[in-house]
Amino acid sequence: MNNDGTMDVVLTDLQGRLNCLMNDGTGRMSKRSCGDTFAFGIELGDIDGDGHLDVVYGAHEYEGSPTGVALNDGTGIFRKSWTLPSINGWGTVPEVAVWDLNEDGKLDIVLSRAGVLYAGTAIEVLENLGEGRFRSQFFPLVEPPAGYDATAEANEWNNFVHSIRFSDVDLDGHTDILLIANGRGPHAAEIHGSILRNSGNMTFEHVRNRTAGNPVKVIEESRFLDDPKLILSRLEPAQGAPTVTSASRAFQSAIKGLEVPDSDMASYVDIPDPIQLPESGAAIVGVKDFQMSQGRGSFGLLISWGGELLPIEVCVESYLANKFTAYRVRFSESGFGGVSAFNEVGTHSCMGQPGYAGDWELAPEGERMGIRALLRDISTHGKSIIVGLPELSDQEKIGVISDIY
Ligand SMILES: [Ca+2]
Ligand SMILES: [Ca+2]
Ligand SMILES: [Ca+2]
Ligand SMILES: [Ca+2]
Repeated sequence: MNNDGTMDVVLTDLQGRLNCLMNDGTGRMSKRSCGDTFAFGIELGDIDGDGHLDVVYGAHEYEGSPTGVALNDGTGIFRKSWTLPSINGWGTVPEVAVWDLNEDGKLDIVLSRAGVLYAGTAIEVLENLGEGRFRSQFFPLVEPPAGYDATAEANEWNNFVHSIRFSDVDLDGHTDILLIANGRGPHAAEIHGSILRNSGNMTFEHVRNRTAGNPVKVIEESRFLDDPKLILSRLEPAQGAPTVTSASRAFQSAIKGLEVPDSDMASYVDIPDPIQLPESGAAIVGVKDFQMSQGRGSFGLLISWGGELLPIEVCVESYLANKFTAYRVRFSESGFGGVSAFNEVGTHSCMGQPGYAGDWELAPEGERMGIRALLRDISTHGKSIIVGLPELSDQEKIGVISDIY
């Protein structure tokens, strides 16, 4: 960033600042604030051609965070900025990339754009004309119907481009733009593995994957996994009886004196070698109603914990694009062991149903009652728990866990 021959790092803090990690030449990095820019996606490139790397940045234009270029003053500080024009209705800019697409020596900019709550997918190509001027070409790739009003990021029109790569894939001498998105969902085929084919002179044509003119072959993610048997053996859960931990003691005293209604234990499939959960000290001894598909679903577990046998219900929502899987437990109504005193713990929703909570969103009393330790165990060992269930074949287990981040 300061042209002293050692590689530095630029980070966005998502709060209006750029932070630079400056390398002293031995690999020791010192952190300093190096600009006032709100950004989600950033990329480095010398956009003004003065020999110093600048930062191209994008965020949510409709929330007052313009897309632009922060200019390096030569010392690794970004004082000045060029704001790039916004595009009405396409103000989400989750990914930015730079490449000299017409080989005129000036780096051009490619933006991934989406609508509010990621409804709709588009690409903008900005040709660098020099001196802060750009010529825009806009390519809407998936457009929601007119009047569509998204209520959540999880909507059928969300297939945003999360990575942009450059390569001359058709070997005609012009660098093409490769688009990488979530490979699932109703519009994945239009976006994932598609290209903006460069015909020279900054003319581009969108070519879907698996169509003539697009030689990109998408290889299923599962092909990159190890031997399935190895995956399962690596995820094998700990087995054994419940143990006494500080969380199990806390839970035992919390449940003391509460009425634990009888449950229909016979409806659970027995787990002959119970799955041990290390932090809470609980052991999973039964399972029922296992239903998982495309990274979402629920199942019932029978756990032995704090001297009680309790039925609980686990709800799973996996967000591959966000690299996060939410494991929540149900506390409402017949939820957590059927004990009504726990109902109010379930302050969040899962798959549209209220009365759930995960460890990261649990109210403080959950800590006191030891429940957070159990939820943390389920979050941390979610895949191992699934691998330890007797109901599923190896093939089914591999299918389910490969859908979960
Ligand atoms: Ca440096
Ligand atoms: Ca520069
Ligand atoms: Ca150029
Ligand atoms: Ca090409």
